[in-house]
Amino acid sequence: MNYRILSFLLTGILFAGAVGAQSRRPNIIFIISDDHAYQAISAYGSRLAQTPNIDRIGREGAIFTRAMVTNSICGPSRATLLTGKYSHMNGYTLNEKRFNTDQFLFPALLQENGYQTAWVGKWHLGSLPRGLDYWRILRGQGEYYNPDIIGPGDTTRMEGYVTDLITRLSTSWLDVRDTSKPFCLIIGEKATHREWLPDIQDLGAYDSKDFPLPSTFFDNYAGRVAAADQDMTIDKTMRLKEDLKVHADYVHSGIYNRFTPAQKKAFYDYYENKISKEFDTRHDTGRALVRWKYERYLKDYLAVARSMDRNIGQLLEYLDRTGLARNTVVVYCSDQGFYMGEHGWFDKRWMYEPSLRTPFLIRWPGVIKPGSSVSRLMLNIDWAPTLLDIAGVRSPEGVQGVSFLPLLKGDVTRWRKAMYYHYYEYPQPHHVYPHFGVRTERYKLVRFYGPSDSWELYDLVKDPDEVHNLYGHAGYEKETAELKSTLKGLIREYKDREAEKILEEKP
Ligand code: SGN
Ligand code: CA
Repeated sequence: MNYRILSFLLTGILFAGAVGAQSRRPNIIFIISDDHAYQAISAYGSRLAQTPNIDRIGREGAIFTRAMVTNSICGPSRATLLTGKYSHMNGYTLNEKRFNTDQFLFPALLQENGYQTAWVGKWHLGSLPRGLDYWRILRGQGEYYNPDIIGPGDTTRMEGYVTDLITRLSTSWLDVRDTSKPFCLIIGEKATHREWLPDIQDLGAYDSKDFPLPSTFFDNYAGRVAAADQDMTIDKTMRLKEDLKVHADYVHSGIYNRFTPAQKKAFYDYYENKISKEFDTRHDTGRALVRWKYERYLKDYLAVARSMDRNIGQLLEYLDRTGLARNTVVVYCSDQGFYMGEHGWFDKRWMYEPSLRTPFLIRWPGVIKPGSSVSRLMLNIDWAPTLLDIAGVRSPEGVQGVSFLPLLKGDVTRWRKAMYYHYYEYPQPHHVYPHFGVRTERYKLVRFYGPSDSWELYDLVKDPDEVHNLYGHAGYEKETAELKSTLKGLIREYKDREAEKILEEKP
């Protein structure tokens, strides 16, 4: 019996238990946020902020401490969520293309199997959704204030703050859904994407807090060719005006032209009269200026996250109030990780831990033991097969991930020991060389290609910050050979012909 069938049967038993207890298939609410770093979530031990409502999902269910994405960028991560496949298989390797929805999509299969399906919020896949009974999506990246919301046949500008609107649209749909069917609702949060515009009630929420600098903040990128050549530092890439709102252009900027006069006044009072004044009086330069930028970045980012956590709390309360909580699986995750100053960076993309790892918490009352913690390498290709498994629907041929429900039962015997990653988008934005690689529990081997070929090897136990590239160092020949062989095996298994060719040409 192969692993897939065995896993299906095992989780079938688990699922049968849940059905027995609750008599109908569970509902699913899958919240996927944008660029929300695990370093900013208190359930992950954050020193930066408290996120009580996101934490609650893990406390009443499970937290995955090594959930990983397979291409650390927005659109491709969503395409992988929908298909359970690597980017090279679902065709969506880069942002800002048109995702081909004429392929297997898990919500469409759930719909065929009697689920009501919905997607609210950020979609960011260029094409319109398929397989959904209800959808209200943001245009492209979406807007924080008074966003345009696209629905079937029309686009409407809704007044308000995007996170509140997404919650309101979600609960309004839940109010009127067909209650004879179970539902699967995917909520795509806009938070915490650049340029981090907080809700008015959260302006200044973290102003009295000083944030510790990550130990790698002033990284010199020694031994790492690609890392030395990127364009994503807080120092040089982060913009004072657009990102940090220092003397923002309230007259010409498309962002502020969407604001109501009251919203504009609140922003002006805070960012112009307070923050920009403070900036002007400080006359910071050099490291002091970079440090100030870092502080402002974190204050805005965490203020945006604060609204999201509050909204998730409201959603959980809605589920409690309506009695839906008992039979609804709730997931909170991000489309990838993000840099909160590690290596001096913001943004994502790299196979380094802060962008490879994404938060992932799941609650399923009566099935997942509260307070569970899973440290196995779980990937975003596993999300679609797991959601299907929860609904008792078999994943079709070609899906590359596997359901992680056995892990929640403590069955780790057949789980992967290594994961494969491949990032493509170059040069814009942020100038990150394309790369692929393998990560095991202990090591990471990365191959950069494109503008220049290079390898990197890390011992994650001795060097969790990934600053000592051991590739080519004496004493690591055996590990390197083993990792290369594992990498080649995964490339073959996942049918990544492009990576295969690169290794054939330059092993
Ligand atoms: C925009 C941002 C980038 C970001 C990409 C992708 N620039 O281009 O910083 O990396 O989106 O983000 S901005 O000036 O427009 O803010 S993603 O979440 O869609 O992958
Ligand atoms: Ca993103």
